[in-house]
Amino acid sequence: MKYVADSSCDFATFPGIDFSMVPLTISTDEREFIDGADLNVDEMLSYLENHKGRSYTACPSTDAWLQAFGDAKEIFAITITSGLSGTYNSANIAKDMYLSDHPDAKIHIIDSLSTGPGMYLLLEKLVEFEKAGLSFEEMCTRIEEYKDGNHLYFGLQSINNLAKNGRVNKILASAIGMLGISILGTASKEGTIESVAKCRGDKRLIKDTLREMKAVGYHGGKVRINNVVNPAISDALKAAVLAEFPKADVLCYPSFGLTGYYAERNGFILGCECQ
Ligand code: X90
Repeated sequence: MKYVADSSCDFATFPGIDFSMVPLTISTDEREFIDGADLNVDEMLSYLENHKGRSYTACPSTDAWLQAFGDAKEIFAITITSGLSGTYNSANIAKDMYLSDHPDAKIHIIDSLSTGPGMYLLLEKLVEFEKAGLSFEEMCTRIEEYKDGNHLYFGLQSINNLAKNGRVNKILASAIGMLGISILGTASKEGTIESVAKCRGDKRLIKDTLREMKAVGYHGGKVRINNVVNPAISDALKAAVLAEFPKADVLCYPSFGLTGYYAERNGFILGCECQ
């Protein structure tokens, strides 16, 4: 089995499986950053914070997907939400091209309707399904069910890059930007950004995140948390989860460039199982 995900998943390798990551890019008119494990996110953010001109991102090309598919017989690919990116679409174009050259191959492209840690949970579950001996078709059905039971939350100190690139509405964007105010958001059922609360200070943000998780049914399942060059925020979230659910499996790790660019410095994205 071949597994592929775009770089918004925040990892480039995955233990024990044949995995490839397909990068998105972050650009200004002068520089291009190719997302991945080798990208220095802190340096990129500093450059962008001092950059006067526009910045933007681009989804992977169909060619990049095709390269990642290699010549595998069975492929699962996971993409960032189609509600915010053309990545899912480019993966599907690649799928059709691949199938016309490899008519016996099986490919399932999963629209995560999420990103980062939400994609991490999906890959872990697929690997679990494969180890349990599920067929390709069973994996396709079961992963969609699993996806429905997960939730994504994010805490952002700035949504400038989201607003500049038209991924949140301008009214929401102007509502924050005040010092010390973070926005707590969640992924809607359609895979778009939904604002939950405005929070003053990290303590409040962490408390509200946990409250929201519990309100949608979180009761001790797996949690995956990235952070944008701010390990303290994901560590504090982990501690808060463990204080109420001591047996929970919680992992914290740094973001790559795409999620770092949009979640911005000090931000976090948290994915959790709620079933
Ligand atoms: O195709 C492209 O150029 C990539 C566009 C990505 C746009 C948004 C990425 C947002 C990542 C922000 C919080 C998480 C929101 C997830 C909601 C489903 C980080």
